[in-house]
Amino acid sequence: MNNRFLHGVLTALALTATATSFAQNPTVMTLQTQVAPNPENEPRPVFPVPSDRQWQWQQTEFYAFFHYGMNTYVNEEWGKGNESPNSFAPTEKPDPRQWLEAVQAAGMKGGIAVVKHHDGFCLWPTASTDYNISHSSSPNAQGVNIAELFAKAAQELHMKYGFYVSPWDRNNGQYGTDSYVKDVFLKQCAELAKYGSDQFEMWFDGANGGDGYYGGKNTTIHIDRSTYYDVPNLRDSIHKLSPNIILWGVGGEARWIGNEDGWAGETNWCNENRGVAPERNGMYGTENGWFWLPGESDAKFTNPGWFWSQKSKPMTAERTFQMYLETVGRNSTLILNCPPDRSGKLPQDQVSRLKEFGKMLKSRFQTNLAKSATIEASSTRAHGATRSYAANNLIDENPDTYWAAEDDVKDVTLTLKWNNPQTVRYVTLQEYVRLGQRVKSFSVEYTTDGSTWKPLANKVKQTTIGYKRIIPLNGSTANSYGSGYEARAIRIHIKDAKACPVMSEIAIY
Ligand code: FUL
Ligand code: CA
Repeated sequence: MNNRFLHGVLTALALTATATSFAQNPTVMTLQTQVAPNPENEPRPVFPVPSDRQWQWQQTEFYAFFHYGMNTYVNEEWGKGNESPNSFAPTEKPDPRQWLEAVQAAGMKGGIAVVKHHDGFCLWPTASTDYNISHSSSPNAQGVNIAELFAKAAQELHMKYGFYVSPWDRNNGQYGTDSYVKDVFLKQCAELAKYGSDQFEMWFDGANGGDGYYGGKNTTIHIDRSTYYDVPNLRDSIHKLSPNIILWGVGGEARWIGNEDGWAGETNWCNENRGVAPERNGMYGTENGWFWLPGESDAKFTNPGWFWSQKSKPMTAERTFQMYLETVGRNSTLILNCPPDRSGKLPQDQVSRLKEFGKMLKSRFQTNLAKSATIEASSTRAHGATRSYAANNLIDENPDTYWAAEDDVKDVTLTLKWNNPQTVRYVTLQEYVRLGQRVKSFSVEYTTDGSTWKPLANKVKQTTIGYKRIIPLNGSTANSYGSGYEARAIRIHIKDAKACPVMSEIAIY
């Protein structure tokens, strides 16, 4: 039984509202069931639920990827592992702080720096291999430690940070053996985890094994990635160094959304399966999966490649906004790649486009009209000793307070009313997923006269919500802004759920 599974089972046992005990006499086994006290009248969780670190990670929502390294200088997407360390020759001093400032202006809350890609060249002076930045003769590489600079800058800017470290290594002569895993790869991950105990994610891509120049020998090595990297051990040892790191992909704490085009399914569960085929259902998750495995969309802000090239060109702000709606707005996080160029900085075209996008995001989500509305729920759970489940919890901009319907009520409406009509374009919904993802079907309606209700966003599948769902009310993610709708009230009708709905926030823009 793996640790993660055991953890899930233990949590389930600890939280379950009924405790079952067997009488001591083994011949007459009687079953006694007692109801655990619940002074706060909290709704029962619907399993699976996120771990604390997954919950924190989901709240990061939108962050950057920085593909930078040997490939930036040799015009490759996958360096072969035989490039000279001297080819890594920045034309200026690399400046990770500048990368982070640029993406912060776009509304991103953090970033992940690629510090080792498949070519194996490490951007920090690692003890695990000589194939690293300290062996480049370039004056702008001498004494430079990208991992350290990146971590420091992120901490100063109060941003989340982490590293991409490729398990596949086309340079290392030990690749394919156990000692590569123990003495090279795990060591590298541990060195990186020590650059900050407050990291939020470590990224392991899925490309694994194939041809390369392993120890200088041009050959092909295949491994079985489901067992080769000793993942349970990797996960435990990294969590000891940096407890909030989500180990992505092979690490089993967040899932690949299944495409690199920047979209998640409109129906998207955080639930997945393990040990039951199919284990991964990328874009959509698995409604009754037993394992919490939220989606992350990795996508490119510039085309064509992940690494900078002369051809790199950023997307328009409107296209970026569409991508945001189709990922963050569909219960997935978005990690958007902004590649530094050969100067070790983000080029001006990216910097200004990021700024433009940041302004767009801010202006479109500026005034949360839900806060000035009165809100009513057709069913509200009775409050506990100190906790209230009132609908007002939905508009307090506090992710830890939530509204809940009464037990067994799965069909419920939430109505937000204003004294004067408001122009509305987006509705944002959030379940309190710490108690599980529950909602299966809902609709959004509006009224101008206060009595006739009309549906909104007909073309959008109004199925799952999850951590966050953003509904463009005109039904179009590509052209979502439009002229809006004049509404005196908005009604969210939850039509079906796995158990009584439990939601933390509603926002209207
Ligand atoms: C993939 C890699 O092979 C690509 O080069 C890139 O790093 C992407 C984000 O992950 O697995
Ligand atoms: Ca709240």
